[in-house]
Parts: sequence; C-alpha cells; structure tokens
Amino acid sequence: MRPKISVIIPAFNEERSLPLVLNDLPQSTLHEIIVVDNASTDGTARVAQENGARVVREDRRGYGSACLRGIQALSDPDIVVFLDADYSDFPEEIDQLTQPIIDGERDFVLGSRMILKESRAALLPQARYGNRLAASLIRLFFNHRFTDLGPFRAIRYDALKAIGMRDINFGWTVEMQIKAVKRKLRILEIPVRYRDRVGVSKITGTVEGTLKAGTKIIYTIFKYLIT
Ligand SMILES: Nc1nc2c(ncn2[C@@H]2O[C@H](COP(=O)(O)OP(=O)(O)OP(=O)(O)O)[C@@H](O)[C@H]2O)c(=O)[nH]1
Ligand SMILES: [Mg+2]
Repeated sequence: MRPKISVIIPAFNEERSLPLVLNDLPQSTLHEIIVVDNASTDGTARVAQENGARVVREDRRGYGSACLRGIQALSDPDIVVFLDADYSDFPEEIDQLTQPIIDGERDFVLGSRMILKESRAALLPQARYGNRLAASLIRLFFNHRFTDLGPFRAIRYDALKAIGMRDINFGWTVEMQIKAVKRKLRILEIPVRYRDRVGVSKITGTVEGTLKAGTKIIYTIFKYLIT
C-alpha cells in the first residue's frame, strides 16, 4: 500500500506565491495538503482553497504556531512534509524527501539549501551565516552534522508525535532537528534547490526578523543543551 503523505504549509499573507507552490506539488499522489492561514489579511485562504488545499486558520501569529495547528489538523498520515508558502523551495522535489522514509531507511529527511551552489547563493548572507553558526553549535553540543535549518523537510508521523514539538515561532526548525538527534532518529540531509521568494519577505529579509529569529534559534540550542 502506498504511504499516506500529508503536507503542511504555514502561510502568512502569501496570496501571490501559494498558488505556484500548490500547483508544483504532485497533488494526486498526496493524502492531503493543509495550508495554515496564520491570520492573513490578504487572499491566502481563498487561493489555497482554489488550488487544492484544505485550509485551517491559526490566529496566534508565529511560524511554530502555524505548524502546530497544521499537526492538529492531520488525518492520520504516515509521513508529514513541511513546506513554506513563499515559493522559495521547489515543491516538485518532495519525492526526494519522502523516498528514504518510504524505503524504510530514514525517519527524518531534511532539505539542505547549503549544499548546491545555486541554492546557497539564493539564501541571504545573514541566513547563510546563521545556518553555519547554528550547525556548528549543534555539532559541538549534540554531535550531529547538519548544514542547514531549511523549512522543507519530511518526517514519519509517529516520530513527529514522539518528539513532541512545542516552539511557537522561529525555534521550530532547530527544535525538530535537535529533538530528532536526541531521539536517535535516522536522519538524512539531501541537497534541495532554492530560489528568491515570491512576495514580501517576513523574516530573513527584514532586520527585525533576522535579529528575532537569530536570537531565538541560538536560545533554543542552549535550552535543549540544558534540558
Ligand atoms: N514570519 C512569519 N511567517 C509566517 C508566519 N506564519 C506563517 N508564516 C510563513 O512562514 C514561511 C517563512 O516566512 P518567510 O517570510 O519566507 O521567511 P524566510 O524564509 O526566513 O525569509 P525570506 O524568504 O527571505 O523572506 C512563509 O511561508 C510564511 O508565510 C508568521 O506568523 N510569521
Ligand atoms: Mg522564505
């Protein structure tokens, strides 16, 4: 039997990019696509529905809040894929992320944007720097080599439930990675393509977003070192 693959897409005011993301997903092979409308003030919910997704709303802003809401809305999948709504990732690469899990070889597959030269170039300099810093700390504290904190990732549903995600904003991606290491999940990083986003930047493209995200990520790494 084919495994049930659910996709969770957190979206805050992404009406321009979201249709592109949804149309590049191989929808007929997927169990469900959940767009979490994170209190958008534009047509995000409408375009999500029009382009084949189920929409749930989360009024508490924050990347992690949106992802947590998406997890609540899942209908018993085998594999969960997280994907951003901004069309920076290449949704058609989803099969590369899920295949190692389908084959029973891995529990968690992370798309890294730091491996291919073109992908790395599409990251903002502060993101490249932050990724390297976070990766060094994780290697030092938890003895696992990651190269990125990329948003495009696939994880077995039972593993996702087991790690118990909590972060409500920018610590989300790093929390999942650290908990995966601590739980001794079988982890694989694969190179993914990446491009400039469509629409307005919310985090890395702004000074405030970068500072907040950077601080929260480093804080989260130390928090899980201690606890
Ligand atoms: N910032 C932010 N993003 C959210 C929120 N809820 C959902 N998102 C989504 O999270 C994803 C990542 O946000 P981006 O603005 O692309 O942030 P980034 O990838 O760090 O930076 P750029 O792509 O360079 O702008 C997008 O799909 C957003 O729509 C929220 O409350 N705040
Ligand atoms: Mg982005």
